[in-house]
Amino acid sequence: MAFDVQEIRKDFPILHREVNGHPLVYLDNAATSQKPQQVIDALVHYYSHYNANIHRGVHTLSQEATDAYEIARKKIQEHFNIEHKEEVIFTSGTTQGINLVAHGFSEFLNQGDEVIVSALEHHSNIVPWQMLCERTGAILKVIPMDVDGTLVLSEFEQLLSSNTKLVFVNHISNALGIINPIAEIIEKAHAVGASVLIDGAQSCSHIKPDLRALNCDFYVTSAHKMCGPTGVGILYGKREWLSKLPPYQGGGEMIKEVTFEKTTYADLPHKFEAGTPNIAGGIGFGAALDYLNGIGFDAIAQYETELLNYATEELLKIEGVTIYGTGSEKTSVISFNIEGIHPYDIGTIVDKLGIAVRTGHHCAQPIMDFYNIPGTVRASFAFYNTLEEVDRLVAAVKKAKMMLS
Ligand code: C6P
Repeated sequence: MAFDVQEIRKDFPILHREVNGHPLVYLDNAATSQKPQQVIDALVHYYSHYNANIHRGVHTLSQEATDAYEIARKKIQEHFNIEHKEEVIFTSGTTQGINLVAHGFSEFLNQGDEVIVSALEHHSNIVPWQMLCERTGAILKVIPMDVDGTLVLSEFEQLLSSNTKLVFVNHISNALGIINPIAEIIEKAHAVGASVLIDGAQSCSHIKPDLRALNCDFYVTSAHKMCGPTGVGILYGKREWLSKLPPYQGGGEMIKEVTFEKTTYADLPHKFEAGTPNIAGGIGFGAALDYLNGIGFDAIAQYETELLNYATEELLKIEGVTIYGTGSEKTSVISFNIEGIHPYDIGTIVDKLGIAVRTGHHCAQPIMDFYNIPGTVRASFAFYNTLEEVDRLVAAVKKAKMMLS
């Protein structure tokens, strides 16, 4: 099927509303994506037809809900090419997945062990590891970044040693859109016996990661970035690791047997899924994958690259614009500033013209510190955006510049 953006836009009801008297131009997709009717329908259908708790009822509704939830898990397994279904742990999102692993590693790290993070990380992939280091006495080291927003891999090699136990890197930087060479990073980390967690929060809407080929130990992502609902995501972990890690939370669902003397834990994946999960969210996540695969990730990537190149070219024509993150491996995110103008002021003016962008540090303060700036304006494009919307952004930025200079 040929890629037809106007047909695709019909699937997204929110794209047809107005904001401040102008048709909405939604360019904050890295914060959260919009939802197609197919995903909204899956949520409504669940609540209107078979809402019930799962894995615990003999009644028909509970069985239907359990089946739908487990079918979603299977879809996720297939989508990411994961070897075993029980390696897919439902979480509330990327942040929870990282915290689950960081919590579990308290048992495996000792004073003086080293863990490596990158300079390009979101706070979610920094703070839980700092907390882990405080608990265990492990040392946090940082792969530095270059001025074009890429990681300095030669420095990474210098940091690696037999003391390195864990490496955490995002697949794509949320603040700059730079795609990190994760296959190389994983291989190098494994060569010294370290395990690797990849934060895939920003990648899965643009790329279809093949986790078996990547061979990472953990991969985390959030459904809401990829046309799915909020409050649900996955942690992929290799079965050997998930079997060794202790449970994250205690409660219903995650046990085999409970007595006051001793509790034994359920098998994977339930050991990490305490309490009633986000059932509708899991089902909606499956519907989102069906939707995205229906369009196809090659078509999505090709079209988004067209948007990125056009927007980059047009924004750079405005005098005083600096784009941060100019490395060649990049997805459809543009972080920029205009000389002498605060990003917040640009964001406020373009919003008055119906355009949604994110401004600030994007939960990646170390990157802003590196560039010595308070923040940026971030326009992040999805496959349902258009070249005309890029023109609207550029015109609005020009207007903001005129008003604020
Ligand atoms: N970034 C952004 O505007 P949660 O909130 O758990 O779904 O995802 C956290 C997270 C972790 N890693 C990366 C690389 C991310 O981009 C995010 C979320 C959003 O950039 C909201 S702060």
